[in-house]
Amino acid sequence: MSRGKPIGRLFLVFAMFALFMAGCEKPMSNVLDPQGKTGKEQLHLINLSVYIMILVCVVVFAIFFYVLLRFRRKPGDNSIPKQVEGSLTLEILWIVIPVILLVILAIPTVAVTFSQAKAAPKQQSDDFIRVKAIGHQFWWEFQYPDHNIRTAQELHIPVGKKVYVEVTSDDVVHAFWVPGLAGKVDASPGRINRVPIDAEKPGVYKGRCAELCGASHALMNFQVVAEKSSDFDKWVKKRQSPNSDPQTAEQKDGKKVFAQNCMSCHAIDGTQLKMRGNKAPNLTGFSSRNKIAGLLDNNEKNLDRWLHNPEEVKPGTYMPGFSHLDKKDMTSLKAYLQSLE
Ligand code: HEC
Ligand SMILES: [Cu+2]
Repeated sequence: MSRGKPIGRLFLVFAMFALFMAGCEKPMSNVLDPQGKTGKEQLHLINLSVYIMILVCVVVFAIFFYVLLRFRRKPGDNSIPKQVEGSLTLEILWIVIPVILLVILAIPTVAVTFSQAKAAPKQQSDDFIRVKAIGHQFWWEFQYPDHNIRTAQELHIPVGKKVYVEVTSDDVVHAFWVPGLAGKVDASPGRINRVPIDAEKPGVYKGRCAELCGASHALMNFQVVAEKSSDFDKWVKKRQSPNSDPQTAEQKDGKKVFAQNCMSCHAIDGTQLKMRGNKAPNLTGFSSRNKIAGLLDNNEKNLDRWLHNPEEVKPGTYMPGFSHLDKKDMTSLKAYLQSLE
C-alpha cells in the first residue's frame, strides 16, 4: 500500500476518529443533543463559553495579523521603530475586557449551577419525584423514598416530570452520568450531591460511572428507562407489591438455593421468607430488567455466565462465582430468578 502525503494521512486519522466517535453512542446518549431540561441548560452554558472564546480568538488574531502586515519591515528601511514601554491605556484595556467577559460567563454559570443543586421541595407533589442514586463498586442502587422502592441498575423515571436525584456513594468516589440527560455528578461517600434530571421522550438512556473507581469502573453501566407516566405508575405498583413466590416445583427448589447461597447479600421483596440482604442489587422483578449487572443482555445464557463466573464479566466484583453448585440446583435457581417479574 502506498503511503499518502502527511496531510492526507492526518486527514485520514481525523476522518476515522470522527467515524469512530459517531459510532460510539446512540443519539439518545449524545451530550451535544440533550433530551431534557437540565442537559439543555448545561449545553447553553457550554455554548456561551465557546462563543466567548471564538470572539476572543477572532479579535486577537485579527489584530495580530493586522500588526504583522501593517508594521512589517519595508525594503530598504533599516531604522529602529519607536520603542514604547508600558501603556496605561493598553494595560487597563486588557484587564477590563477579560473581566467583563468573565462576568458575562459567570452570571449564568453561577445561577444555573445553584438552581440545579437545589434540594427537592419538602412537600410531596405530582410534579416531581425523588430518587437516591448510590454508587457501589461496581453497580448502582436506586431508592425511591416516597414510593418505598429499592432497585438497582435500572432507574425508571416518568417522562416530563422533574426527577430530583440525590447522588452519593457507599464506598469510593464514583460519578453519576447520564450523557443524554445531564452532566456528571460526583458520588462521594458521606455526602449528597444533587442533580435534577428529566426526559422529554420515552426511551432508554445510557448511564455511566464517570470517576475511576476500581478494576471494573469502565463496566459500571446503568440505564435510565424513561416511560410515560401511566407506565411508570404501573412499574411502581408492581415494585411495591411484587409477587416473588415460586409457582412451579422447580422454582420452589430455586428459591431454597437462593435462600441458602444468595440471601446474605441480595434482597428479594414480596416473599414470605424475609430476604433482605443489602450488600448487593435488590433482585425483585429481576426478569424484567433489560440487562444483567447493567451490562449483559438479560437471557438465560448470560445469567448462566454471570452466576458461574461474575469475575470474568466484571473483574474485581464482590459477587462470588457459583460454579460449584450442582447442575440441578443451578437450573432451578435460574428458573426462580427468571420467574421474578
Ligand atoms: C458476597 C455477596 C454476594 C453473594 C453471596 C451473591 N451475590 Fe450476586 N451480586 C453481588 C454483587 C456485589 C453484585 C453486583 C455486581 C455488579 O454489577 O457489579 C451482584 C449481582 C448479581 C446479579 C446481577 C444483578 C442485576 O441487577 O443485574 C445477579 C442476577 C446475582 N448477583 C445473583 C446472585 C445469586 C443467584 C446468588 C446466589 C447463588 C448471588 N448473587 C450471591 C454480591 C453477591
Ligand atoms: Cu464507579
